[in-house]
Amino acid sequence: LVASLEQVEQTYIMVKPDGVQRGLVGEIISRFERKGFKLTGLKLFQCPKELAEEHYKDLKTKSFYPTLIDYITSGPVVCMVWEGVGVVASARKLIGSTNPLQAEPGTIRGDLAVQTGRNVVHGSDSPENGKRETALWFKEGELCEWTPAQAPWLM
Ligand code: 3AN
Repeated sequence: LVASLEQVEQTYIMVKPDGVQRGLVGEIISRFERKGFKLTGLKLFQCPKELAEEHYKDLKTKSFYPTLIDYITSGPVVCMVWEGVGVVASARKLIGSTNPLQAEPGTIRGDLAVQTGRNVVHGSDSPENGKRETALWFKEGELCEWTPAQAPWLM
């Protein structure tokens, strides 16, 4: 049952400003906790414009890019790193489709959001981006390596 180190992925999950404003931080964290993934980083953070631009650099040519940057920097976000086997794809499933109206009930966006431009949460879309975004949003000393006493197989 104990996962090998190569199997363990890292994903960057962020409660966006609308999620913080609406008081959904606990609800969102709890969905990842209950699933059984391991939290290794967590902070409330006001994102500077430069960091938002780096995070969303692949979307630079999109028409919604300026409003996306304004949205992400409009108030504090909650930055998290979650670890586990298959955590990247599983977190995307828990989050649901980008457009909340197409997200299945039971997913975070399906249950809690309406608009694509206010879809309450971000999750990395590949293990490579999980590592890239973790390094972008967290300094090394901010992450905690630990073994859950009740569920050592999460390692
Ligand atoms: P996801 O967040 O589901 O991975 P991406 O990476 O395609 O989706 O888009 C990143 C973010 O850009 C979305 N979470 C959303 O906030 C915003 N976004 C994507 N598509 C649109 C759109 N058509 N109109 C407005 N905002 C969008």
